[in-house]
Amino acid sequence: EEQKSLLLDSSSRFVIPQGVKLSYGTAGFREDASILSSTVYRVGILAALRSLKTQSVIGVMITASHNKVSDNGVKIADPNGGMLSQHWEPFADAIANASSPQQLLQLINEFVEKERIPFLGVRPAEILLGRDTRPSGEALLEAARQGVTSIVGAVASDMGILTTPQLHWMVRARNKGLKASEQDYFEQLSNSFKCLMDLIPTERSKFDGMNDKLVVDGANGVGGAKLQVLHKLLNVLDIEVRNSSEDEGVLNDGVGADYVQKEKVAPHGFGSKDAGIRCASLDGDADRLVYFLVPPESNAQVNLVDGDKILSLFAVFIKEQLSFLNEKEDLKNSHKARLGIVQTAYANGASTNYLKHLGLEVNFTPTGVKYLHEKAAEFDIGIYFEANGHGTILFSESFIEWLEVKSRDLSSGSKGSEAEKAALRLLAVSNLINQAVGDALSGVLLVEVILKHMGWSIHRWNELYHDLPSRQLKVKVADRTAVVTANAETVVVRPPGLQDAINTETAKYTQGRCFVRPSGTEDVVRVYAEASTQEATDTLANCVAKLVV
Ligand code: 16G
Ligand code: ZN
Repeated sequence: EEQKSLLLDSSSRFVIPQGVKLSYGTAGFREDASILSSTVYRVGILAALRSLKTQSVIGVMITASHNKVSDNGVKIADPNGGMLSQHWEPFADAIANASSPQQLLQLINEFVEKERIPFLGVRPAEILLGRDTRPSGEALLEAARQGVTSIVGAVASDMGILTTPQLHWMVRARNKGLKASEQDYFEQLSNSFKCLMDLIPTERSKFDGMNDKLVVDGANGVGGAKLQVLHKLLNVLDIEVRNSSEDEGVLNDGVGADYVQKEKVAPHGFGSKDAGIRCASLDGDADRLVYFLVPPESNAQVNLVDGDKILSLFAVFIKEQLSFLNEKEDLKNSHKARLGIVQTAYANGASTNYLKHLGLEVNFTPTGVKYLHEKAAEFDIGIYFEANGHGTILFSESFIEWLEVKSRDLSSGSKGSEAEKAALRLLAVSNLINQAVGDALSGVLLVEVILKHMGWSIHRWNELYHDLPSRQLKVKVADRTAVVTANAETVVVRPPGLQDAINTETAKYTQGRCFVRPSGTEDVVRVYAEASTQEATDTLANCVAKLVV
């Protein structure tokens, strides 16, 4: 009864806007911020129920990532720091669209019954709330708080302005009983970074004559300021951060990783004066990272070093460490680690070829972090990246334990051996790179230390392989759900005949590859094409776009 009146009372303060149908997509709920408060309030309720069900801490992040500043959104972090279990997404859709407090209450009652969510005699719900720098964030965070506290006993902690990966990291750390404050996050990253620096082979510790400075575009979002904090703790890297707050420009407007990757142009504040310098760009909530080189001629395209190339750099480094470990096969407790790579159909074909050529196992999943993450978690070490710069490296618990034992064994024997260093490096990587979700801050640090380890400039790194020309188009259609795909979005199964037509078109081009898929975040169908020349690629993409309408 108390619960019922609490819910009816609070929900009557959050009236649902007329005529909007919301759906918990790959990025949670995302809309114009002005219509989101009832949605965020309801997600607060869902988070509290999820916390009761799992008897764990749950996170709620208020962000619209790389989207424009007037948008906002809300996403749940599950107990392990990952995305909300897909099994709960239909409930999220249902309550977000409930038309009245009574209907909301009924949906909640039914769901609590069906999921057997415990209320009595259990640990009360506990939720961590975070938001990015959007001006609408403060009010929406308050809406989330009211949603959480409309469940009897539930506690909401406001963690303040954070990057999305920081909030996911905190949720994961809390549930593992580890230190979980923002300061702990910064310390873990900087300590493991320093550890990797100390393990750089002395003969390689010099860069090959290139400018050692890194310039980072912070998208005028939350990532720039957080990177400055890390930078102060590290005091070994030469990092300049531009576009680090609203004072310098509008969030995601002509800046940020999404802009640089899609448009292949330099963000605001970067120009020919930066030619040849190593540059990187974060997105608005700092869960994506791309590197780039500015061309000497103004208005030329940037040389993009995208998520595929970051993945390739990580793969080369990890593979090297595993080969050091496997050299001493006589050691007891020997273990051949399974290294798996996960990409989507957007991965440049040249990257996939390169990775296969290294002898690595490459897997494909549909677009969206939850799919890549799930696949990567099947391996001892799973590296996943989307071309857009979202990705991380996952280490299985059993492999971490094995590494800990191994590094102890090795240190008692041949002190300072390559195998011991390799084990220590892998352990440091597992602490540096965010295990919950892709994280641009930990990504920057890992890229920087691997480049130093290899003695590589960004140019050398960029030469690992040459991207095939590619083109992305969006097509406005009456109903994007009419397009249904299979095989990690590489094949269209509906409407009938479309895939045959795409095949016929693609077959006309050397190294031609093309796929179409409905967007999960916009009301469009996307077309991706690759071929041996840019001209051919553009023609292929345009022809296929005409088949879609
Ligand atoms: C979301 C996804 C991102 C994906 C993008 C594709 C998460 C956290 N984010 O931003 O991984 O690349 O959607 O958008 O899963 P699209 O479906 O509109 O092409
Ligand atoms: Zn993002």
